[in-house]
Amino acid sequence: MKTIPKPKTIYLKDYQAPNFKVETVNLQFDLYDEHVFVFANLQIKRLTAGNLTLYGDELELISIELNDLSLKNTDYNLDANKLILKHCPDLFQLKITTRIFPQNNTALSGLYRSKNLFATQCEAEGFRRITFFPDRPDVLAVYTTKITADQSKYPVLLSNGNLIAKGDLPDLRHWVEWHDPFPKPSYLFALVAGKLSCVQDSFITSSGKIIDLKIFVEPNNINKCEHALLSLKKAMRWDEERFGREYDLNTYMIVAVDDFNMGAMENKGLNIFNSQCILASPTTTTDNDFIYIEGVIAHEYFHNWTGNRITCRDWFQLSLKEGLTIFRDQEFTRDMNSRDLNRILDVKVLRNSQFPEDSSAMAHPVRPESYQEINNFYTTTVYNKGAEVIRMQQTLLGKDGFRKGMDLYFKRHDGCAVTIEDFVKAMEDANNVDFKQFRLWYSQAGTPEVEVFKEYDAQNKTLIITMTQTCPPTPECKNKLPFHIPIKIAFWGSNGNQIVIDKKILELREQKQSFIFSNLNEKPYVSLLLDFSAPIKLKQELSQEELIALMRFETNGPAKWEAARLLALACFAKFFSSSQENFEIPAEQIEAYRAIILDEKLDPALRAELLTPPSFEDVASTLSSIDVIQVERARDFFRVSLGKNLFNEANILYQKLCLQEEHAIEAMAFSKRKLRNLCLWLMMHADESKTLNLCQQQLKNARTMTDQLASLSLLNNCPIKAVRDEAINYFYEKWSKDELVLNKWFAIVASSELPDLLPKVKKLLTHPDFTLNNPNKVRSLIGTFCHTNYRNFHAADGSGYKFLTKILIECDKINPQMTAKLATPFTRWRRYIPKLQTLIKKELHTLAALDLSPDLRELVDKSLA
Ligand code: HT7
Ligand code: ZN
Repeated sequence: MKTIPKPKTIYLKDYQAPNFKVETVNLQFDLYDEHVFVFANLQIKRLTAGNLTLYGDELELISIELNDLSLKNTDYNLDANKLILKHCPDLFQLKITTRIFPQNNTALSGLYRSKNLFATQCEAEGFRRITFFPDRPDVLAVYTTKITADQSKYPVLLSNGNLIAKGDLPDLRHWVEWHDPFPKPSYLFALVAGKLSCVQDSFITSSGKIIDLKIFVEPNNINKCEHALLSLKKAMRWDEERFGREYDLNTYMIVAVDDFNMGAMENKGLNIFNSQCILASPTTTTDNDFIYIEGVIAHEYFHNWTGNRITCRDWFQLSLKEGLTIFRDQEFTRDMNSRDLNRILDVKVLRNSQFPEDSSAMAHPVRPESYQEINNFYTTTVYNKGAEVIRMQQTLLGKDGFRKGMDLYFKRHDGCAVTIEDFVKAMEDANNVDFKQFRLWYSQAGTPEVEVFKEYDAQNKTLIITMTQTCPPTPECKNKLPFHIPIKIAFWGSNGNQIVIDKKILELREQKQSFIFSNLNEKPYVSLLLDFSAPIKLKQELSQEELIALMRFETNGPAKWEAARLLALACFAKFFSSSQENFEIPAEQIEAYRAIILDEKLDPALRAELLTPPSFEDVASTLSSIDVIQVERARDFFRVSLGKNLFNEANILYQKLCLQEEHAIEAMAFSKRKLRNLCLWLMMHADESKTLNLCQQQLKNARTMTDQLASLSLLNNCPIKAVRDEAINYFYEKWSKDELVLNKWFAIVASSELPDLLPKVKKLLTHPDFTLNNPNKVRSLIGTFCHTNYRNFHAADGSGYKFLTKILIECDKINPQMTAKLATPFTRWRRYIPKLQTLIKKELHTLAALDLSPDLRELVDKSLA
């Protein structure tokens, strides 16, 4: 049995440049069903004095030769994860042979099997599970990869770069050789082998170069690649137009695999995708998934410049590539689809995931200063808050200034492994600005809170806006320095017209700062944080009348939505201080919602968002101690009441949108379906008996997956068992052959709001279509139950928590990275009422006493600290 090493903390302050450069890497993989031989031949040059450290994990070392001389085990130190060579010459060749066992690799890191395919995942530290190597992102080398394998089982053999040679071998085997001319870190290495079909297309770059585009999938998925190819071509064009970035190799390849820890991986020239993030068809893919897939394809493509050509010096700089690339894919998605809607969706991710992380035991800065297991730092803070920090730089510099900074960044650092500091410096130098204070966004964790006071002086016609900023303490820092916060503002008059002002962006830099506006003939309605211009919590006293006015007048979608959200949250605040008999949504507020549902001029998707009540997280964030039952009771009341009040309008709109439905796969059709399904949702909650028939008809007649799932999830919550069972079984029978649709089915079952769900979820663990070895399945069933089904997971008897502990213990042996992600709710135990805290803490102590993977150990220990 493998002994689990004691967790060691790695610190940014301890970073040391590598003392050897690896100039070339020649690899040969001999693939067999029961094992794989890896022959590595490295050309190495000394840079500074010291030992050569090669990392290795679960490798069988067969031989090492230095300049063709075999090394004895006294010539090196080998422990569980390092091979240290002393007294190396200045220039030498190192040949290492290892044997690995991909079929046993359930962690899905390194070389592993996904069904009948061989596939790799090397980010962050998977390459060391293939061969001994200085597996760190600042060691860039040119790779040549030869693969040999059985011809009939593995007809397709792929690696990074260009195919340079191939041939046949005895015993019905064959070989190929790939060469990637671009120096790259080992985390971008990739290999795929198996029986795959290929869809091909081409793209002509702005300078006239023809690029071959190839998507490899299992033969039965060959009809599900059209959307991916189209998305890829859109992304390639967009990056040329927006950032002047052209593709560099002759071929761009993507492979879909079923077993994958995350969404996709940007390996140079050979992206590997979770099949869920690439395969699409009009009948099996939801509208949200179409948009999501387009975004992931763009994200991985954009990494070619922000990540691959310019990479990270060390893993503390992860947001250098991830935050920036998320920002780029968000901008792309906004250009391809509804701008306002997609900004709102990005803000929702922040509020529902990043803000809770920022106030949890796992809170960390966008550039963390220490970690035990780097896989635990692929977080919403590094990704999504990182993207917001980039967005704020664009807001402060303007789009043109930001582009100048990006151009300089590409010019200065192409081909290098750099730091976040290098990025910010490029922005500063290109625009001649000082971002000293702005840099705090990278080093201080926590969500800043900005309190706003407004004072209008009618006599002098002036308005003074005073803001004070604070930031709660986080594990790495108790006393924060003030952030540099861009706050976009707009003023509206009582006639609904926008009032022209000089300053459209307030730059809050002090702990307390006032901004004065003059020549205001009336007290304006003040709209703050347009476009959600900074990842902060804004606190201000706004009357119902002001919020309704802003909701009506605002033309900035996210700000209009924000007014609607605050209006709803004000209502929840009243609920929490009264007994349920007195719950009420004020009539004026209902009329404001009615105006939205009737407003034909507004984007339908924006209307749907304005009419969607705040999420659990949103409501919970207003409480210092979360009582799940109390929050859910209030949310239930709100949706029923809203539905009852708008039933007629929702019904008419539903029918009208049904008549307009053409089942198209394009932005406006997505928007209208979203609104139509929101109407159905409102009606079902308001009056189930009147709506049930409609909902059942929609399930049976639906021609899109969006419509099917919208009705299925409602029917699955119907109190009549026969109705639920019929719907769930109907859907299962219809889609039992489609793995990806089945993932959705598992998620729908696990999202039921009805009591007594846990036994059903437990039963599904033994369903023939379920396995703990596939992360998509685990996320669908267990992730949905434990992360999104608050009322069932947080059951007062602690059964949900016990269930999660059991799963964590089992999964940790299979796939530690996936397991650590599943444990997220336990890292947030301090937010809940004491009774729930005690129950979660008990589970954490149970886990803490066990032999855990470094991934789970870090989370458990930090949660209890
Ligand atoms: N850069 C990729 C990150 C990733 C990853 C990290 C750890 C383990 C497995 C992984 N798969 C993909 C994905 C991205 O952000 O583009
Ligand atoms: Zn990425």
